[in-house]
Amino acid sequence: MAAHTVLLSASSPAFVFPGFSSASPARPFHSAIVGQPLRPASSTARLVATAAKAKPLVVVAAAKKAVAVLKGNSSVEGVVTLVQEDNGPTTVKVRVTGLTPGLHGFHLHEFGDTTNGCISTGAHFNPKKMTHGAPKDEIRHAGDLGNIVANADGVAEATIVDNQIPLHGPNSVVGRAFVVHELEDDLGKGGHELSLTTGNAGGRLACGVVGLTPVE
Ligand SMILES: [Cu+2]
Ligand SMILES: [Zn+2]
Repeated sequence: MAAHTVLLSASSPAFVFPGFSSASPARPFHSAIVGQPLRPASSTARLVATAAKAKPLVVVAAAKKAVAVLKGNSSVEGVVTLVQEDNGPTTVKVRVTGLTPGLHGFHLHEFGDTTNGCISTGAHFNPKKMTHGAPKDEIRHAGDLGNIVANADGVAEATIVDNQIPLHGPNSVVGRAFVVHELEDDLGKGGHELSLTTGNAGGRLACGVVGLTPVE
């Protein structure tokens, strides 16, 4: 029965053309021979040119890397590296030294301006006009990266993966600044009058402006 059906479709013109791509594997040479040799060479050349033109667009959207060197008026200092592949999340690696052991608020602030120390970096980066929260909250500032934890030696190391701090596009964080705070960020849940704006994280110990670095 099956063989009979195939023979019928191959001999019927109505089935040869639409069937070429998928439905009639039994006789593919019929339409293949008719179609391909008639294509003029210029069509192939145009295809190649289109492919070559499209390529730089792919390169523009590729990986980006950035770094921020944190400094302040104390012995607290650190380095933050950021990597983003295409439009994926940004991976942030943090190492800060000179801290008191325990939790310290860690944010991305709006401005890359340190003319008046870390104070002039402004408020938390907040393009969506939300209130302060935890990194996993729906309602948060884009710059809310929670806390980093310093060990007994005063060293805090963390890897943060986040979707709201891209390295390109309208909400790019390049040119803005990381700030590490004196106190724990209460993630908006502390009930303090500053909880919903700063997480009541206290003074700014060190900060650094995000700048692009080479992508190997
Ligand atoms: Cu902050
Ligand atoms: Zn915030």
